[in-house]
Amino acid sequence: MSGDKMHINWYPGHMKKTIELMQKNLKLVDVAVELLDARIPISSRNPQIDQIIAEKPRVIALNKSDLADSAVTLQWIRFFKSVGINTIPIDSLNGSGLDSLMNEIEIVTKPKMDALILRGIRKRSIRAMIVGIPNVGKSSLINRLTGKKSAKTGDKPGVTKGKQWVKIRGNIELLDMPGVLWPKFEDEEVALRLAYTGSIKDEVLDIETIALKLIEHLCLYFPDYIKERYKIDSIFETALENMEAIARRRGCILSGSRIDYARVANIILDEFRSGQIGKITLEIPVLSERY
Ligand SMILES: Nc1nc2c(ncn2[C@@H]2O[C@H](COP(=O)(O)OP(=O)(O)OP(=O)(O)O)[C@@H](O)[C@H]2O)c(=O)[nH]1
Ligand SMILES: [Mg+2]
Repeated sequence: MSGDKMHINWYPGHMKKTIELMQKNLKLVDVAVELLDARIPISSRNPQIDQIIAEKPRVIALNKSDLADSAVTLQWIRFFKSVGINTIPIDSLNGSGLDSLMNEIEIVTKPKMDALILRGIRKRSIRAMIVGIPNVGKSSLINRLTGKKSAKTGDKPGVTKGKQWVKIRGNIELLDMPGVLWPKFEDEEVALRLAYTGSIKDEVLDIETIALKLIEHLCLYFPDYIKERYKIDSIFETALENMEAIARRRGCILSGSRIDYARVANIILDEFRSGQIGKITLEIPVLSERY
């Protein structure tokens, strides 16, 4: 296993096409719903998307809030409010927050819809474009809102391939989009967090190194969660020692008492992604120039 600097990159052709598709469809929509991962609200923000939708009314939905630390999610909501963006925490699997999200969509589009009526244009549905990085839960949100499997979902990034309009309750239509990343991660930490949470295809990653970095981070900032989950008495000094301790606990041992790094790496990532290590938010708000 190596601890060398990684160069993570995943920007296949369909993502570039999706960006173009977004630009083309932008004039058809009244509002952009930017889906962020509540565990990484900074790293899950795609700067290209941010630029494209800059001129549109926008609502941020912090999805997967069931997997995040709820106290930190509240800080994020206050933070985004302070920079003028209304933000709703949601859980697209069990549906919490979705009524508030729909209300917010109606509120931010009201001036435009009222203006259309004043100009004598017959009342039409509000059109919302759902945008975000791969695997953040865009299609799951749409399915939960329509109450059926209108859009294909999956626990890996890159499931949605083309755009899709779906009509939901009353007067709102949603446009599902494939997830997009951007061509180059300027910050390795951003790439790592996207990898931890499952937005970068595992096939392009060195899973063992990613899991090792995650363990390093969690042992530093959330040692009690690791001790509790893996029944480890105390945290060792190096990430590798901690990973090996977890491997022994979980029986990830090959013949000759060798550690099965690949297996323990997958266990750690799976358990983090599904919230079994804890409700962990990896980023807290700080005033940054990007907002
Ligand atoms: N715990 C939790 N899991 C969620 C939530 N929303 C979506 N998921 C899961 O996240 C995974 C990805 O969901 P999708 O809806 O396919 O994500 P997407 O953004 O459409 O992904 P692409 O089409 O690949 O860009 C699936 O395994 C969903 O079950 C949520 O709010 N909470
Ligand atoms: Mg999708």
